[in-house]
Amino acid sequence: MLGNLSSFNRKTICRNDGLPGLVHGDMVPPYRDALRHLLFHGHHNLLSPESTLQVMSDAIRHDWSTEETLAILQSPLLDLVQRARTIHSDHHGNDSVQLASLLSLKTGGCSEDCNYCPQSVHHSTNVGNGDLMAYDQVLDTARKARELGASRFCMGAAWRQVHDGEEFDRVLNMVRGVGALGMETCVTLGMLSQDQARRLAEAGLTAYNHNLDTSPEYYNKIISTRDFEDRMETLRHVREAGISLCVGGIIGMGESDRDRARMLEILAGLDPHPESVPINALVAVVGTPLENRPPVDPLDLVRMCATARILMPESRVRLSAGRHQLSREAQVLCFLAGANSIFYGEKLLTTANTECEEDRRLLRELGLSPLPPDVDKPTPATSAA
Ligand code: SAM
Ligand code: DTB
Ligand code: SF4
Repeated sequence: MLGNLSSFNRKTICRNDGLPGLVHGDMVPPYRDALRHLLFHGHHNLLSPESTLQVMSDAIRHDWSTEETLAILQSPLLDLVQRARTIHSDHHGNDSVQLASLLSLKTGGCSEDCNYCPQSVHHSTNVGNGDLMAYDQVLDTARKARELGASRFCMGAAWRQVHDGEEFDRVLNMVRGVGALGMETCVTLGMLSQDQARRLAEAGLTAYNHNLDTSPEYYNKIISTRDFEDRMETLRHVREAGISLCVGGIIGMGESDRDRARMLEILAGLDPHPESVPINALVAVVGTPLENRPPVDPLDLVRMCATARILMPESRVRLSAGRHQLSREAQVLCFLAGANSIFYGEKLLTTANTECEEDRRLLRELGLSPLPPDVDKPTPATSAA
């Protein structure tokens, strides 16, 4: 276990609960480096392996309570952002943002009744029922996204669940093909069995996106065709297969602050924390039951990013749907609060996103650079569908 020191180091130096007398703000980099050295190197090691591990396991928490989370979410905004910023700097440095491009592989015609979603057959939106895209078209789109600077390629299908057969085989090939381009791969295909998760892992999938969307208490106000536990079950299958989790939710659907806190509390209860946490603001699409929801207050998004950062220090917090409606200044606040990933490309699944050039300009201005892909896993050979 002690072999994997690099990730332990970061955790150890970031939360100081196990180290009496130190508080977060005290941990300026030279002290952090000295502490890291003292903890982990040869004769300077002050702690026994057992106590070192104790510090390490205390470092990241999975037991945040609703009240604690709510108190953080509702704390004075400047304090909240400052706390999140400190944790962010400790764990990630300050200068990189992941650019994840998104493609809808199969649009519309979904049998679920998610109130927010323009792709549900239960709502009358102008989204039609498309076929699953061809392999070559997907690969071309991924190549273009890579040329524009994206390091992750996320592919979505408006499916309730995955069905075994030619279409799933085609998606598996897309995962192999995009992986072979040197990009991180993510898919969101609805519910998955254990075996389907295993096959995605074999294809080299980096992450599976499956959002909680809201709190368990508010869930049946938003979706009636599945329940919260169905979501959790798929997350377990994904994790058991060794695939990273991309799991987050949506604000602006009429939920309370407590619902928001509950969702974050449950995300932070996952052990390990999700690799990515997308924070979406509702895009209120005409024809969906939520079409008349008022726009999300951008500062509420800032609060969500900051609280996610505090609860899940190592996760990538992705400022997701709804970014298109944010001012540059509001986006800057979200980055300051710990967001370090965005959907990059002029379209999300069916709705508009910010222009790539505009995003690049903003990142340049902020001194943020695009994060390179993290593709350590060996990529299986690609084959056309
Ligand atoms: N069908 C799969 C599923 O539900 O997991 C994958 C696709 S689904 C469109 C992916 C996620 O997009 C949803 O879980 C939800 O969080 C987000 N989403 C969908 N419509 C949205 C909207 N109008 N505004 C914000 N987020 C939305
Ligand atoms: C996520 O959390 N947000 C993305 C992605 N995961 C798949 C989807 C946002 C969809 C917004 C509405 C649309 O474009 O249809
Ligand atoms: Fe279907 Fe996913 Fe949209 Fe729900 S969110 S209607 S499951 S595509």
